[in-house]
Amino acid sequence: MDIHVISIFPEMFSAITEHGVIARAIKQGVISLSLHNPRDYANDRHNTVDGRPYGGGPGMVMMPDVMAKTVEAVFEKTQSEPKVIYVSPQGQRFDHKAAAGFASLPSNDSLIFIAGRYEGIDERFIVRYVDEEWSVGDYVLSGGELPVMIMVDAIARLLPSSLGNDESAKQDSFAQGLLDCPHYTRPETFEGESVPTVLLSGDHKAIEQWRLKQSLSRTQLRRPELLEAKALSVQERKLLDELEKKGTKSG
Ligand code: 4F9
Repeated sequence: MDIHVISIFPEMFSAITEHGVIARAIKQGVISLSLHNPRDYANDRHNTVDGRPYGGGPGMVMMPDVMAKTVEAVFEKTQSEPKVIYVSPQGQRFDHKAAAGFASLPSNDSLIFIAGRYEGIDERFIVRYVDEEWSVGDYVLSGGELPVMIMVDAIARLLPSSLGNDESAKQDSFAQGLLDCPHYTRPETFEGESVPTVLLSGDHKAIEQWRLKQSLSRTQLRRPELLEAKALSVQERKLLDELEKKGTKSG
């Protein structure tokens, strides 16, 4: 997957291009990430990318012509018709399902992510160029860079063979519509607290059952709306009934 990002702060993306799973996916060629700075497409010698809002009010608005020149330059560099994605609080809510949808696109597809700054981008640019508008949560940030990195990270780790361990993405929170179970490592006793004995039993079936029950119980306690939305298997229904009968939601 070829990912293009349009941002006036391309250096911020070293957070994902130089560290961890995404850096490895780039090195292995699972994804490519190219950065494009609207300042390079400005019309004046000050490299102006923003202007004062018509109608008055605080803040600045990114100029449609400069943004259009930037996207058009990216179009020239891409073969297949790329999807243009703008991140803003006005977009649809990004979640695991959305990430999985992007990750299942054909591997030669290109995506262009646009990170705005200030009060956002002139609406005429959005109407003409943007295919999809996505939000990562109901809050306003100082720019779209972090939301773009969140989306790219969530998508890239779902691409085949980018985690190194394709199993681990399947076991993540939300992959099955449930929160993740608790995890433990050495030492076996920490501050007087032992690791749950089932995890030391070597009984893989019992461990799997315990983990599923933990996931169900945490989801019921912390995010009940996720359970309402999920189609439960016979086993999941049975484990939830057991939890309800015990009257304890702690597992
Ligand atoms: C984008 C916030 C997506 C949440 C972009 C300021 C944003 C955002 N999700 N806030 N610019």
